[in-house]
Amino acid sequence: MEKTWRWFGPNDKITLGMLRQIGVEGIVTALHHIPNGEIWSSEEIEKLKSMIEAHGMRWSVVESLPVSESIKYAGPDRDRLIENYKVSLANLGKAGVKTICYNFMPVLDWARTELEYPNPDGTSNLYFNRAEFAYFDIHILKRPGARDSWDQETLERMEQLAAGMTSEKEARLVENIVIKTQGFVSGNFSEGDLNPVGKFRELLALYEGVDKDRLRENLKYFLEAIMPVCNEYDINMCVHPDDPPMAVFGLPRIVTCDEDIAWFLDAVPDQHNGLTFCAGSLSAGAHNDVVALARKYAQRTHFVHARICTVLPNGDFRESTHLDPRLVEVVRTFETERPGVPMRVDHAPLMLGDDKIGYNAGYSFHGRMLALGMVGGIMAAVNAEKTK
Ligand code: DNO
Repeated sequence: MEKTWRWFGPNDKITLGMLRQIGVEGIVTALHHIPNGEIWSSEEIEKLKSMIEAHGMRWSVVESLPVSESIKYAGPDRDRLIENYKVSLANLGKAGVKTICYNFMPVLDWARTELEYPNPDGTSNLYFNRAEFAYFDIHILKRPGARDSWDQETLERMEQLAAGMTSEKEARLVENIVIKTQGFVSGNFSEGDLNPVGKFRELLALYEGVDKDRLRENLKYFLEAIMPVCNEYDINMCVHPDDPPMAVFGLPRIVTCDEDIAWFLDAVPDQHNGLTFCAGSLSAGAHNDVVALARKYAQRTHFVHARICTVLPNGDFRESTHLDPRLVEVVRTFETERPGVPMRVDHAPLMLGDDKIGYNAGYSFHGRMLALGMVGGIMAAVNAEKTK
């Protein structure tokens, strides 16, 4: 696989020069300054591309070319936004940037409740506490009918939590679930939002009446509309699985399991309609056998996210080590079946002072560098076995 790294552009505290030194071959990035739905011009694309190439690397993957909410819920302006998307894709294709990661998660991108959960070794990591998430849903968002979405065990844990809740803890939950995890990946929220919960409710309202089937149809509509451009420029679209792979806040999610993946691949049976194999997101659902999924979908995978989660008996989940035996098998699968596919690590621990720098959540420097070294080591071992 090609060793890539998610870099957040010229304002990233990690420089391209640093990445070159640690063995990164390709960059995963986006035109972060362009609002969702607007066209990425050839000029802006070329500017960023030259910057990357001047450091001896290539722009391997766009993560993300965001799909506007209106395309997801089929708003009145979706066709105009799809046309804009097609122009951006063509401009990327002309520049030779041909792997595009996107997601089709309504309102909320990835979700975590804790960003610095302490590990026994002094590092910290991301953590998803199911009871805290339910607390946010029921007591902060106050979503009508929210209780019905949660199982009895989680509700009991949530009640215990509610007994010791303070306004500071509530503010931290809002910050973690909405601001810090969404701010840098989704155009829906930003650091400066004064009323993130209100904004959240407005976005949720847009999806009234959109169930799983409707959302699937909207994804199919979008993919069918853009496939001609993808064919013309040989662009691979790679949907990111839903993280966590379950319905949240009453919103449907459609890339959560084997059946979902099979559905969207079959619905638009074109090789350019593919998957970002995020082993981390898929493994956050106890229903997924991530190694079996990697083997099954390797040929339709155009981008790999190498990380893995452990689901605890109560439904919480945490990020596991990049040397987890399941990840070793996932890496082996892609290194064997899809040798040149771009791969990046993420959600590595905060360590050795990472916590003082203010990196985007999940995107530390030392933690990711160590993780990339681990995954690189697995790749080297797989290749050494092959030549025996
Ligand atoms: C989180 C990321 C996601 C991902 C998007 C792709 O760390 O994996 O935010 O970039 O869902 O569109």
